[in-house]
Amino acid sequence: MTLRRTDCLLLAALALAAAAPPARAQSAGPVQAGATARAAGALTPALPAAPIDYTQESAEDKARRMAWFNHDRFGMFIHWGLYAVPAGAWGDRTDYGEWIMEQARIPVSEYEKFADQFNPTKFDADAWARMAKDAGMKYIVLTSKHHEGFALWPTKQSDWSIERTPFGRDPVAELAAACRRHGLRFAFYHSIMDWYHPAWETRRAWNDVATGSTNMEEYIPFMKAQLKELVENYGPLGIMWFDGEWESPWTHERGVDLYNYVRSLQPDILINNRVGKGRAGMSGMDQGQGVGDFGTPEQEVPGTGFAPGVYWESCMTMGDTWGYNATEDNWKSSRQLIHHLIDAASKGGNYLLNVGPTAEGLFPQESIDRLADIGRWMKVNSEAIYGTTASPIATPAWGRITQKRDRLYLHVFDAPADGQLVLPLQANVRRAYLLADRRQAVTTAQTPAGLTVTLPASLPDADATVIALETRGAVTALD
Ligand code: FHN
Repeated sequence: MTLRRTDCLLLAALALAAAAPPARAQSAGPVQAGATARAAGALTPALPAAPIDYTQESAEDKARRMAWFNHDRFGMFIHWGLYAVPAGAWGDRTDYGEWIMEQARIPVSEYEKFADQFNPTKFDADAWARMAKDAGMKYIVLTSKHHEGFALWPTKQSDWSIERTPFGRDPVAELAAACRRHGLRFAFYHSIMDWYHPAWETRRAWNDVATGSTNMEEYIPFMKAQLKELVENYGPLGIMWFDGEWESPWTHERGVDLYNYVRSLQPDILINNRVGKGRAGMSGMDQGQGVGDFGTPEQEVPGTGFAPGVYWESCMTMGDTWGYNATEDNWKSSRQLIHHLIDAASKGGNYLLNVGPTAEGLFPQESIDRLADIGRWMKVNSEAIYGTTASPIATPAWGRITQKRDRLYLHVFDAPADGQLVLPLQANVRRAYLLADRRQAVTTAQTPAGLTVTLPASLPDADATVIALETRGAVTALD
């Protein structure tokens, strides 16, 4: 049998495709085996594209994808769901939050009645976006679905959604649009664990509306279908922020599959490490066996930074709970919140600060006040946060240090009694001044002990005064 030229080309193309390595996410975009056959002008349709394993991304490609996150440093978390209706109260307790169904063991048939009362007529997406932007936040992560299983958007996969309420609008669409109007990235928090869905394997005894048997092979396609709606109807998204990964039905393998699935929907989306099983409790950082793009310390800022290429974001509440609690009285001060933001940035991380809106659609006044205080500080000092990297030296007792190209920023929380900062580093300082008043020069001197900075007699910001050092050449940490 004589082979025609085109047959030889096709055989060659098929041989090449068969030998091609598994398709990997490339910087120029995904390369798929089928492309080889097409390139050879094959007469038969291209081979089915091999699924892309996005976990095999190069460090350079990941750094490009993470660049906005690594620059922006500061976002708003919003926990908003049916738990805002009881607002922490059930039985003789008033200290619940978003876990009220679980902790109060509320029968789901009772919990469903909250949907009839969720009518946030005072919700104003532009007001929310403006408060985030004015606080200096660059992205918003909104709970699409928390552990209660309630979808904040009109999902087609279930009737346990905003369409069950009298609200009659899509708050997710409204906030996504407001974020784009105000130049904020929009992102979702999505709980893997689902206390409502009958197929979620660890079904609760008080789920008295679930029928049939649990089945993760049914639940996972349901979850993927909802995630597809979120990415395709409200995207492009900055982040898919997973949570609720700690129970036994969820596995590392399922996390890798879900990571690849979501990235196949939007390849440049960021996905946190709670998509898999890697986070070590509240410290939130992988011990190397996880999957996901960044670590998620919770209610804490790590004691030190991490190696280059390790991305992380500390998430925190302003009070005790993530979801709205009407009797909340343990609010962190604005000073504490500003210090958490600076502390995270000084270690090369991000800060995701939470607001729990009311069932009427309002931010609590205490949250509004703190956001405004943070905004006043960021208005003067944001250059010492955005685009900065971790301090070149250990955390000093008087405050924190961030750096950016030829700048060092000294965030002074508590000035030493003698008004002298001694930094164990060698630097050629061209200029030193207060960010709050660039005309006010600050004296520095290089001594054998290190770089001495003499503070002005009074510091303009009692929470954190920032001194900018413009340097020339290398900044070297001294032993
Ligand atoms: O159980 C949730 C909790 O309600 C909240 O959403 C936090 C936010 O990071 N995550 C889980 C606890 O780690």
